Amino acid sequence: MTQALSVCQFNKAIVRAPAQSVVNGLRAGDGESPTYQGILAEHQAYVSALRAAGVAVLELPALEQFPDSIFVEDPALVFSEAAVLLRPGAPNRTAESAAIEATLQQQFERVYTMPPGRFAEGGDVLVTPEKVMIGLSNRTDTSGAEALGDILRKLGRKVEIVATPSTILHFKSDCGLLDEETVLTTARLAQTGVFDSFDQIITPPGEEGAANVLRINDIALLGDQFPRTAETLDKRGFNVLPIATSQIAKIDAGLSCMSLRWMCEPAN
Ligand code: CIR
Repeated sequence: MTQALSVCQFNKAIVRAPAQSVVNGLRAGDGESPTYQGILAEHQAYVSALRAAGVAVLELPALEQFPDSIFVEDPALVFSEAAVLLRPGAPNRTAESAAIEATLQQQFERVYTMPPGRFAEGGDVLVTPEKVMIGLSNRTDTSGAEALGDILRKLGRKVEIVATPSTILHFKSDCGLLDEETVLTTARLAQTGVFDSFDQIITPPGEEGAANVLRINDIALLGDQFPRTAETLDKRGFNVLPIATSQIAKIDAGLSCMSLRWMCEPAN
């Protein structure tokens, strides 16, 4: 793939080290807990992969009081020109916004904040070349999506608020951009029609978790338990890097949620 990849090109990222409390991270089911060592190993491999892909990674310290704070994508949204401090809709995650605010202020000239009482999580936001898609979910309500939309329009972005199937935690649990026009997504999300204007690659049955692919520069990071999806992407010419995600999957997480990524322009 040699075309321009502005929405997949990044040179900076923020991550947060997992806390020991990550074993108590939120999950929808009643499956077994991950281990701290297991999550730590997956996180370290992820950070190494970002660095190998050419990204300068700022690693924030672990926060024991917030088990899910490793998932920095949810309390913020970042662009080259500005950041938005979001407000997670999960009650025990809401204060993660305050915990990351100072970092955003250091890294970005402009930081927008959501009005009080509005909730939106970054896992529900897909930035595409044409528009920013905001998925409604249990974490991002209509008033939160609209408030975020108002901020994004101030940044000159088009916004589309879309439905998310109720079985999905976040919109991006079931999709990820592979390049400017290609999206990897699941059958259940594709059938809502949200990606009709994209070139869609649908994950095979049983590999829905693969959809949270993370394209970083020339590399497509993909969970390592999805061999059929990896083969498909490989055949399509994508440079797939399998990454272990079985531990974070136990607390309903995937690859995009462990970082905030942007292209830092020289003037920043
Ligand atoms: C949660 O339920 O909030 C965490 N256990 C997982 C968050 C994953 N975030 C994401 O996909 N953006």
